[in-house]
Amino acid sequence: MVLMPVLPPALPAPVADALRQAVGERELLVDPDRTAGYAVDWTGRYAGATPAVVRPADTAQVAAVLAICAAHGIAVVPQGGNTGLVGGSVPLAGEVVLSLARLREVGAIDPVDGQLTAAAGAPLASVHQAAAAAGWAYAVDFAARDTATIGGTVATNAGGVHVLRHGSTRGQLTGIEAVLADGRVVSHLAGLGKDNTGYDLAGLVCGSEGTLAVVTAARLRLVVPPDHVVTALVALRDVADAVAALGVWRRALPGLQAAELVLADGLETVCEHQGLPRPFPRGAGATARAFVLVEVGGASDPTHEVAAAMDEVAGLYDVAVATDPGAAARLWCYRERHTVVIGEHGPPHKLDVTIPAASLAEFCAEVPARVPRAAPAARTWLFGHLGDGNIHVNVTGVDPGDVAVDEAVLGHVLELGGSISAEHGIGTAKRRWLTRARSPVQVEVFRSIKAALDPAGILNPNVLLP
Ligand code: 2HG
Ligand code: ZN
Repeated sequence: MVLMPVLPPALPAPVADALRQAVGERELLVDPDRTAGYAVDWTGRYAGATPAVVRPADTAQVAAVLAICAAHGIAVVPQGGNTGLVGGSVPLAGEVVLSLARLREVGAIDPVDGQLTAAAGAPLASVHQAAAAAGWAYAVDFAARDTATIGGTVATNAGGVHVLRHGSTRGQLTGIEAVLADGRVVSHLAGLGKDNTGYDLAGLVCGSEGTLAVVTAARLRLVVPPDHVVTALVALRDVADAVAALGVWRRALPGLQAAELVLADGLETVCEHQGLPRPFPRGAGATARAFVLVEVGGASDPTHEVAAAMDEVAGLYDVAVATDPGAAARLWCYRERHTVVIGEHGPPHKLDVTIPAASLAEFCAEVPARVPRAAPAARTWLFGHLGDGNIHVNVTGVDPGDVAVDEAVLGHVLELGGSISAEHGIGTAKRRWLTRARSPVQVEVFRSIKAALDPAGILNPNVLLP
């Protein structure tokens, strides 16, 4: 079964007129040929339809759009780069799409605080570039960096490859500007080093998946980039050895900033599909079942430190080391291209989960056994952020609407005391599991917060809360 779009009725003429007045004639898209691309998620698993896409240019226009929609009881789905993987940024029940793509400004960097303000639609990569040009770095990074937007990363509390060193998006956020469901603007962008004046609205809106407010700008803390970076692809006997190795590296390598897991079949498929050379064509490395991409930074060259740490690891079969950015980028391809390659096998079920380290090896062995019992034709792919216990379980060859496989995986995650959403959010994909992962009291608190900020329930109504 494919989740078919329901064609929504056109907007009432007075609403369309008011929206056109707010954003300009050209920025209200109503032609289905032009709106269709905004209504399908990146995976192709979630497709909807919308009567209109509104593309405001700034915060005042976002506020005007929301005030109009609120006055007419029209539900809205905020959308940034639409790279989300849980169906959280598409109009599944005929909502209006509020695109933040035109709010792209990246402000100046405060050289003392090491902070900048980025507008919601600024691509993540543009923040990296601005930071690098001033000798700083922005810690949040992941493969969709060119398309994913800052607003989306805030709305989902995005993680990525450097979480083990710097934390998720919430940890970088020192302030926020957002528009409430009724069009009022909450702006708190001073980015003060200490500020305990009441509730932390930035922290609350971060990770709320567009259900509490529409993020229009974020004040972000930057980090000092290391002068030297060593990147190594480590071939290991199996996942259990990879988990044990992480413990060694954490203690031996204070500059450890990424530890990313891929498995032999995923790596092989990426090589085949992308025409990449096998990293370990011969010897023990060719028989390895788990691979960890390790990144270590330092004020001085950490190569010797890394080599010494590798000597302590059991089950280590081989290591490929990169010391210049070009070679490092080539190693990263083996990890980062997984998403694109998997997408070529049909719309995947994306099950982004966290598993306690003690159960991680068991989980990686058990999931490929459980999935075929729920979906015999399915193929299971496992990879992710070993450093955070965050495994991206991808399952292809399953109908988009068939949730038996999701149940098999997420049920096991809950048995092991893990999280059903590590960094992608609950979205539409996992909302039916929220009450299994959070207690009734917690879900009641969620509902109270939602009701306080969006009493009419017009903000991203298909996500998060069941
Ligand atoms: C990554 O870590 C992203 O590469 C995408 O979170 C994960 O494709 C996925 O499942
Ligand atoms: Zn990830």
